[in-house]
Amino acid sequence: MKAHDGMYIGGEWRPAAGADTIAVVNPADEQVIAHVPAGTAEDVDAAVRAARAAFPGWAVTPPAERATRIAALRDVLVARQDEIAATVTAELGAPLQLSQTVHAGVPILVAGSYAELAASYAFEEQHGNSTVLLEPVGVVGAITPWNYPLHQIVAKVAPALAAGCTIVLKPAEDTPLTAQLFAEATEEAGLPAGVFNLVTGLGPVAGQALAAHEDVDLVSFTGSTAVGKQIGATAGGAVKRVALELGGKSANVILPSADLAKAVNVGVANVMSNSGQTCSAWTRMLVDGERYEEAVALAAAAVAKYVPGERVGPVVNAKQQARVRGYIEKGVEEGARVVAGGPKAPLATGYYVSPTVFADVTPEMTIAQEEIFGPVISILKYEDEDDALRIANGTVYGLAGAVWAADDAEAVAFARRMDTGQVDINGGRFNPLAPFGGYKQSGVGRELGSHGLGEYLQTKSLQF
Ligand code: TXE
Repeated sequence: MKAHDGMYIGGEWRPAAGADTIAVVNPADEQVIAHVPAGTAEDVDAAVRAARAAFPGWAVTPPAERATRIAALRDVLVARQDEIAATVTAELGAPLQLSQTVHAGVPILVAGSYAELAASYAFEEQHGNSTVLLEPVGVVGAITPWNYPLHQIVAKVAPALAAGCTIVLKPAEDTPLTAQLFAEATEEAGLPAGVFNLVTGLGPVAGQALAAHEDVDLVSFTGSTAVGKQIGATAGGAVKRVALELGGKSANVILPSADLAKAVNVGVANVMSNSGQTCSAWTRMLVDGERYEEAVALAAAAVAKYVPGERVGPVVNAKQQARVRGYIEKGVEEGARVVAGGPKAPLATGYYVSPTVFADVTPEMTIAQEEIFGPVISILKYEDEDDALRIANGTVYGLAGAVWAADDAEAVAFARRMDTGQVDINGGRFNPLAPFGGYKQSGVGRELGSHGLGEYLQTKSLQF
């Protein structure tokens, strides 16, 4: 696959400071498809300088003009949608249809929403005798994961651009080709040189250098809780703004009045999508005692339709495959009942994991507490609503969730008591304007919509 051998800095592809490269592997067949440069602190520094130099001009560019550039960026993504999908499929292994609809489709929606928000957002407020100016924070260091290669980038870059910030992106080492394609798109969309910069590289090297850079004003990170805590500590120590979007262990709460078959089928689809590599996935299904066995049978039947290599892709790399397998083995060890799948890899080649359903899972089990990030569902039994709530809220995470009931009002009443940042009511539908982010250890700050834009602004008040 085509790859750039340099970094995109100051509006041009420049040679990397060092000679090291990273091999990009297709997880579906384990073949090396490209190499990209492994950035160093020197590359990061050059990119931050370019972003700093571009900041004053972009910050005072009228919001309507920033909106025009974001709309142009959206249009380039639309024009190159097939290429984006093919790239995501090549480096993430996702089935092509998922890449078209979700991996390429969702960022187009998000970019479109920020083109509109940039034009309509109130960057000035009046509070009594004070005028409050909402000004861009400055240079943003964005560190993104591989699970939604383009969405994770656009969810940071689009609001940062709308706010008037300039950006240095360090994408995940597993999926740098989508990031390179995005850099080309920013150029095609006519963004001024230096407004968006890309440094590919390893997390502990390039990522760490970006998070620690003294001229970065805000670090926006999406990834593991372990690295997020480290970045939060570094940024906090430097009195730097930070946004963290971390893991999840979301509950799919099926209340006794709900349509059980629908709730189970949608719940299974939610976890199987993207091979379970979704931070907001509803990995814990909560069902009342009376309908528990029925739900288990429905889930097992639903999962059988997710054939590895067809409807469900591999996980991203060998390390993740081993990690997910380790969790499945742990589930068996701790006494959960496997009703579908299991630890054995379903295919000889590619980093595939068998879609797995566990029954008889109790809240304290490892598989009910830790983020697995694979196609694995745990079904837990609850006694009554208070018990369901205790279980739903009983992890360190609080990113998303779902509630199903006969009517929306009953589901909403339950959702109000959940310690989580986003809840789908009777299924829900993706809304690019809805803020997304975590309670508890799922993170700090919000992405998407006007709340996401607000993360990239700081306030100045003028008293009259
Ligand atoms: O994440 P990392 P990994 C969770 C999920 C998964 C686990 C491990 O549970 O199984 O994390 O995945 C960069 N300083 N999520 O190891 O390492 C790295 O280069 C600065 C949830 O892939 O956190 C990449 O760009 N940056 C999640 C990004 O951090 C560093 C999505 C994420 O990689 C760094 C992905 C460092 N010291 C994984 N070390 C979600 N919330 O959606 C790494 N990075």
